[in-house]
Amino acid sequence: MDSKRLRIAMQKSGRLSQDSQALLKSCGLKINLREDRLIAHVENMPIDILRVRDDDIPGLVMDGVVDLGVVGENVLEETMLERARLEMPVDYKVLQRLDYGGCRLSLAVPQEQVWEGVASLNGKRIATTYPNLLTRYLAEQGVKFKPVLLTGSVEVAPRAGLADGICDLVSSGATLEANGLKEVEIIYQSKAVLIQSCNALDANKQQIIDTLMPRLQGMLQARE
Ligand code: PRT
Ligand code: ZN
Repeated sequence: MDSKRLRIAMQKSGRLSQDSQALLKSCGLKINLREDRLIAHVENMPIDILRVRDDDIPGLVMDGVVDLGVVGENVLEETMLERARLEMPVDYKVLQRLDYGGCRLSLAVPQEQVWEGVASLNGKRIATTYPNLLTRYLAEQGVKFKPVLLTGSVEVAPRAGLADGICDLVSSGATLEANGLKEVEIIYQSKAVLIQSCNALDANKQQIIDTLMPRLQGMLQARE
């Protein structure tokens, strides 16, 4: 990779990819996207787009491997807590909160269960992909739980007898309903954000960012 080119990490394929690509295009970037390529070159500016799994984006920014990244706050915050636990670098700057990727991280339990507040989760098994966010939230309420770590199919865990409840992302609520679960507590509200590494940037890269940011903010304001 050419170190003079600004590096932006984006989700390769998933819920944030289309909107993130569209946003960069609307800022005037001509992106030469080939589905099989890890790196996409921007034709009209010295920018490379690194296309990776969303889970890798916060680390790439915090380690200074890329200059900018677009990721959900849920993944950013979870990674930050995990890295802090492992005593790894956790620095980054939020350049802009974006207007897509909105969702909430919520606790859900079987529909038939009478909900008597988070205290009723004491000692219970909770399936989640976000153990650090969940631990932080429940510790604040003095609740101890047994984490069941799953990176997919979290919503089937209670029915499969793997957990008493779940903590997962929700947008419409249809997935919870289809699995006989009800949302009982929102623990984190999330949107996509544009973040920057805390590494010192050379003047050329800084200039690209200074050109892009007003365009980006203009775009976001126009569609408010
Ligand atoms: O392959 P990669 O690791 O990059 O992708 P991924 O599968 O981990 O993530 P992806 O593409 O599913 O989501 C990327 C980001 O989109 C998330 O980290 C959130 O910031 C954001 N986002 C917004 C969501 C949702 N809405 C969402 N509804 N991510 C996931 N969901 C899932 C949720 O996990 C559940 O399975 O959708 C289901 C619930 O949706 P409803 O509408 O039925 O409530
Ligand atoms: Zn992911």
